[in-house]
Amino acid sequence: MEENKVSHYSESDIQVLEGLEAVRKRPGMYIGTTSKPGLHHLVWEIVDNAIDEAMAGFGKEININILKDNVIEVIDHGRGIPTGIHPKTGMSTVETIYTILHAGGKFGEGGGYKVSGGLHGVGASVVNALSEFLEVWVKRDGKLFYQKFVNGGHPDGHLKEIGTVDINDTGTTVRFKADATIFEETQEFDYDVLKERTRQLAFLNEGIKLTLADYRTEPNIHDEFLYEVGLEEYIKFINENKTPIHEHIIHVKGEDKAEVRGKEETIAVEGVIQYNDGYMPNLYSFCNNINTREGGTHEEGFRLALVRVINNYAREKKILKDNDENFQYDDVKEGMTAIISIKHPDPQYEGQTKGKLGNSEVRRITSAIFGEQIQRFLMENPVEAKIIAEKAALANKARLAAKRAREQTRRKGVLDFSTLPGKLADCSSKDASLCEMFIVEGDSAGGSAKQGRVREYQAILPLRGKIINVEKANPHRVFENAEIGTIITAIGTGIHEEFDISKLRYNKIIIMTDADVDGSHIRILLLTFFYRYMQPLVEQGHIYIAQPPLYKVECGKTVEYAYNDAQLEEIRSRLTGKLSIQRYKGLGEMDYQQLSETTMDPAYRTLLRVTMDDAIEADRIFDMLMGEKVEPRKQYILDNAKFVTNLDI
Ligand code: 28G
Repeated sequence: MEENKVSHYSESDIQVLEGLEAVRKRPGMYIGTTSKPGLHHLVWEIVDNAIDEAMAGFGKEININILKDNVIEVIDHGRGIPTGIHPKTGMSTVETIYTILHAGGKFGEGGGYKVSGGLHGVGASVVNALSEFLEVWVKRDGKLFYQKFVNGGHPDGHLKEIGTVDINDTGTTVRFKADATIFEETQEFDYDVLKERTRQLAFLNEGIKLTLADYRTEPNIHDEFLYEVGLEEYIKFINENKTPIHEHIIHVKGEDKAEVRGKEETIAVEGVIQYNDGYMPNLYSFCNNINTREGGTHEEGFRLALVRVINNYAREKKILKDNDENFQYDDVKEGMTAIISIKHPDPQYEGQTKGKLGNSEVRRITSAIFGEQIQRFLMENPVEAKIIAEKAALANKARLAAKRAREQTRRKGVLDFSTLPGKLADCSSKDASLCEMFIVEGDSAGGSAKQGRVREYQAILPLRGKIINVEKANPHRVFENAEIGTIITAIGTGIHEEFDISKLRYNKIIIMTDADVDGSHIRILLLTFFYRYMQPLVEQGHIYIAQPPLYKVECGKTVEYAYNDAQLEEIRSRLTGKLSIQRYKGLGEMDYQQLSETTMDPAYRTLLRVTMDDAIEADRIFDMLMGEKVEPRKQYILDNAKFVTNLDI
């Protein structure tokens, strides 16, 4: 008997090591990348298990700590991972969870489904496989248990009892150190990245307190998040820099059963909606706490319900007359912020980045729950109902008017996006992958840029007039703005639904503005436009910001440029002799050679690549920068580097 057990154990032990070895061989298959996002993903894999336990009703608080040397510690106050022998593996449950790939799914525990899950939902064993060491403490039945794994998941002894605790003191603690041989690029955790996601998890899992602390530096940093009405507080947070047009938030919450892979399962649906005085729609959806950036069936169901219910209301109240056509979703989405969060036991993700929910049963369920409850909200809140329906009616009128205008101009053949704008100094190469376009503030800098460029692959588009603020302007007016029309034509891709990346005429689109307040305003207006109308360009990293130098330092015959104050100091301390320092106030102060050498020539320049790691945070930042409220803008400008990162080399 004893021998049998031992041999069975060692057999599965071999399998186990093979499993974790596979993770180490191809970490990208399990966590996407081994760069910064992959590193942070490890934390969420562990935290997800703690959230599952808390959402099951055990433990109301989870602590995430960054310890010295970038060791991560996660503490929950749930029941503690069971400490007995797992019947299918012959090992303890702790060891099973931490050494067997997909332990959760494979050993189908039955009862109570796992609803959270990392982007890849790969489980704790993957974290173990990619860690230098991982330690687990379990408090359960008045005892303290401990197990350590080393060098990519090898047990350093089995689970053992190491002490006693109060019988009511239960929970799980995990500590791990990411393996530097796997995460070569960086092993440094970014507090702000962990903070954003921790807050988001608190919004999405109401009633659970999540704390985050950083013990790497003195003084320690500490944040905690607890939301009792999660989604309502989330939408208020998102709308912080917008002006809502009604007070009561539409809050929908329900669940329904559906057959999923032959089994009857419960699907939980929740959502909040609030309209603001702007035009841009902001719809965010989640499945099992994962942001489904590409949408999917839950969003489809929501849209169907919203437009159906508002149409019914508008008919009944004669806001829509007998001869009027129904509103379309485009009409009811103007100025809408909405968050949808569903929990599904077996989500299927599709799309380019696996960010689209595919389960077809979800469409019917979300449409039914949203339909019924939004309708009830409109009945019970006549003031809000009228405001919302009238906003849709306005959007509908503007859309129909713009459509008529478009048809007329098309007939006259005016608004033709196919002829390149006259002021564009295009490049000669037709190979878009090599080409870049500088969007330059002002005619004089535009002139220098034209002289200083390499005509073969660098195009120059000087901006003269004002760029419209697309965040605040009526969308149907945006195209009357000459500068916007010029940019769209020059880039070639079209916008919104018609956006086609294969028509992109330049691999790099480089915004080159003065290093002053006006310059940064123009830059933000342009970024806002790209973000709202050509989002894939931003997502795929085609948008750049040129970095002109701030200072020119001359010392005899040597000329050097400083791009920030630190560089200036460095040059000052290095060069001996009489220095002459010129501070550039605008691009116009440089002649074409200087502009080329310092800002345009790939051999010398530095470009900032605009990234969009977190779309929701990006939305908030744009609202803040473009909105009417001044205070938050000031605060943001103090730590501006957030949205624009990633040096281009
Ligand atoms: C601190 C960082 C990460 C966890 C639990 C609690 C249980 C559990 C975890 O069970 C396997 C599945 C269902 C029995 C469940 C405890 C039932 C009763 C648990 C965590 C076996 C896993 N008592 N807490 N897993 N179950 N916290 N925190 O990982 O049937 S994982």
